[in-house]
Amino acid sequence: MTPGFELQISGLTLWRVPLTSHETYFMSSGKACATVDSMVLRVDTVQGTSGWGEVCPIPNYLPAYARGVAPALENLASVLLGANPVGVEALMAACRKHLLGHPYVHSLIDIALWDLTGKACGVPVYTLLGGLQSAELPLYHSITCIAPDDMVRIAAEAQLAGIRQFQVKLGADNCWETDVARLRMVREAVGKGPLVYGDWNCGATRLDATRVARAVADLDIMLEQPCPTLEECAAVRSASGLPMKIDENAHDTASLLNAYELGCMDAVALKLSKFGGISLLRQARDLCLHVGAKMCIEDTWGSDIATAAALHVAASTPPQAVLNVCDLSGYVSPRLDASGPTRNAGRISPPTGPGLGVTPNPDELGEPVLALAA
Ligand code: 0XW
Ligand code: MG
Repeated sequence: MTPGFELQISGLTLWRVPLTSHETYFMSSGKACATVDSMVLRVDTVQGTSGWGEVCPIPNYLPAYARGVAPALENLASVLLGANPVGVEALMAACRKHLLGHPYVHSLIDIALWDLTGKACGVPVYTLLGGLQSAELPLYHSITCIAPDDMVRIAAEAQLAGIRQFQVKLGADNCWETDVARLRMVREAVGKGPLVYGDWNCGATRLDATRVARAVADLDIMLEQPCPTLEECAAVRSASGLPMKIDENAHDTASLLNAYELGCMDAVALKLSKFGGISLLRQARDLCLHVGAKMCIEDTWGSDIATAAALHVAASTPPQAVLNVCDLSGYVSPRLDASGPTRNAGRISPPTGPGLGVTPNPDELGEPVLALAA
């Protein structure tokens, strides 16, 4: 291999960083984000470079567990230590063969390897992914599921700050009439034009979701992941005629194809930790381009590393196929990198430095929970 690209992994260091939401974020079925653990990984090389990864699972949200990251990483140390991180996909294939499943663990490793590869090449990750197609990306604002009046206030504040896409969380109180009020009132408050969509995070029955959907079917509204299965989501879509975004049910190629065949994937959330990192997210991105699904490119939760990684994928995607992105780091404290990408007039830009282009502040990391050396 060309000198400069012949690196060797010498160490893996892992931190647990609690991230506190500025405003507790309520979803259906008792799911909430108040303080949530994010896992931050540094992969060091013998040559003196480092790459950063992050994964921040929300409890009860997906099969992913922050405290499972350390033992899974110990299990993968024999594959990673001594290996060349450049040319990420071969090494990640070996990781997936060694530890089946656990895509959220593969995700933070994969992100760190893309960071190292970008630094070795002296280019941002979006250049490695095919090149910059959007220097600025549209953000949505996610509105915690509280009283409809308060959700209207949050939507109006976000709109004043330039946001044009509003995700209205539904189902936290199991009252379908209140969900109707949430959607109608936010739709009315933001006026014609902006995108408004209601996300149940799998928490509705088919009957309740259909009642809500039919009660707002005269409005310009999109629905998101009302029920736990794709088949139920497809049934709600066909009963209401409203467009549908799939989130929790889309996590690999097979599930994307299934959603497409069921005709319920007008839009889809591509989250790094559902798929297993940047490598698999870009495959999903390319499949969505083929089947014509608009993409929300993001992660479950997290701070500056997860946010930057998703922005690199989104920035290298044809703009007409990008529904939106999420400034996860803007919902929580602390910021891992205070100079990381930040919301500006409803839009956000990927970092432009080599690799991911973000570096955590050591003061925010504290003591590591795990340190492994070759
Ligand atoms: C992943 N969330 C819980 C956080 C993001 O802001 C959006 C939301 C979702 O489920 O789409
Ligand atoms: Mg969602």
